[in-house]
Amino acid sequence: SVFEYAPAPESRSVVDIAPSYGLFIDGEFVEAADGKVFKTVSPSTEEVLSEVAQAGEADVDRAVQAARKAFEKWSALPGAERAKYLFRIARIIQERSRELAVLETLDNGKPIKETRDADLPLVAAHFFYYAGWADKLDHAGFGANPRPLGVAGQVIPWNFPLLMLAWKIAPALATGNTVVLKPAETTPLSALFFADVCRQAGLPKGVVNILPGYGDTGAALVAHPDVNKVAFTGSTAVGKQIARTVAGTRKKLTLELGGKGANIVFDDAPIDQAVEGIVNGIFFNQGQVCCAGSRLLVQESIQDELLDSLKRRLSTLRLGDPLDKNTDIGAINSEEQLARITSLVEKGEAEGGERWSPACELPESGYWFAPTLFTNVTQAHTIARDEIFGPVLSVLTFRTPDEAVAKANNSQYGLSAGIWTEKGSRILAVASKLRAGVIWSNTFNKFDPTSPFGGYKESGFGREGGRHGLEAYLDV
Ligand code: TXE
Repeated sequence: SVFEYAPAPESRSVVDIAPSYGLFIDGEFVEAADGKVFKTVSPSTEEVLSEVAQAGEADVDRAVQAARKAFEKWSALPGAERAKYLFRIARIIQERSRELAVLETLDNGKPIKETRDADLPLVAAHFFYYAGWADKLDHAGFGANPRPLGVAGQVIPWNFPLLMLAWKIAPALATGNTVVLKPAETTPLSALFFADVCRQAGLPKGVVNILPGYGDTGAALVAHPDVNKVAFTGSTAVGKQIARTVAGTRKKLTLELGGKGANIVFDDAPIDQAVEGIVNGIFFNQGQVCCAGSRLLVQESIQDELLDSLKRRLSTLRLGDPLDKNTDIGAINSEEQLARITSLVEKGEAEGGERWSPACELPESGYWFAPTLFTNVTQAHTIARDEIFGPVLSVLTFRTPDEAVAKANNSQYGLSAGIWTEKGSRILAVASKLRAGVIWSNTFNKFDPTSPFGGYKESGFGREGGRHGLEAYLDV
């Protein structure tokens, strides 16, 4: 197991958080050229965790030049040599997973149960998986000798800080590109810890550069003329802005944006299993998941039974200290995100949705939102259309499989969907009609580095993960 080294980490003392961190450029931690810094806080306590250097345009330029210089040697290394570094990074992540899990939980607010059992094992698995590809690129079906693109500028969100970093950095390095990555402003710490992992692995200087900062840092990175490839995960609005910046340049672009996943439950579904899947689908990471099953489509005949069962299960969820290993629901990542969730939920009520939450006491400090369920929702309601990115489930009903498909596809997004039924033939028939990049059946929110992941419609384009994820970083 990934955690053979690490017993359950439930104490913050396992990780040393420095009072301040620099930018990571050309293998060194340095101050920002203009000396700017910002604070990162723990969303569960509002305690300041550390002060972090904030990259400006001059730092972006320096980091891109360092990555450009490193590219010459890195891209010329035999794939097997690059693989050694990736395997080493994967092993170090395993060895330091206890520290990383606690750090991620502190900076993000998600339960330690999740960082320990989902984020960290998936991060390590991603590096192992792409390490395995590094010496096989000539045999990946892209023709002989596919070439790396150059410098990859990568901008990631705060919901899975380290996992999104892994999704971006592992395939870029395996294919011989070098990287400048900007973590989200509310969760810079695990990316900076990762910079230290790179040093520990002996990764050549300049191959990975980490630039904490806000949206303007990301915008400068995306616009830098010496960046060859842009990879972004975040909001659809910013994704569109980035697409406009990149249009008319020769940069390659992949976008992984929002979603409004439909979890479709047919009347023959195993109810208890479906309830677990629905809960995991929308309350995993407090619903701050792009592929969350935020719309429940339940067949009308089992609506009452399913909702009774779901409400009973929700009443057992434990909300509170994310470092407590029994916690199911942690804190919302930021005050801004909490305000966004709150305003959409108020809109849901104003438009006639019926709101329900289990009895649940919220801690006094920090950013919290109780698990919430909305019934009496129609497709016209804002909460059935807009991404809430919080622990809020909108329940709709259907009568026939065709109606389920029509409702599931009635969305500007197309990232994920779930199908719950005992009938194998129905799974295939329904799945083939759904316009979603990932479809789970009788399970939800399962991730695997071997599977390509990405969206239709306003959920973005390009795929990350699997063999397809290599293509985004190669000239084939
Ligand atoms: O996203 P932003 P926010 C959705 C979700 C959420 C909403 C807003 O619905 O409620 O977006 O979240 C950087 N050029 N998702 O405001 O702003 C920013 O610094 C370049 C879905 O946090 O898109 C951060 O690093 N970069 C999602 C990253 O973009 C810019 C994950 C994401 O922030 C930039 C997150 C700019 N002009 C939010 N402006 C998913 N797909 O999983 C900001 N950034």
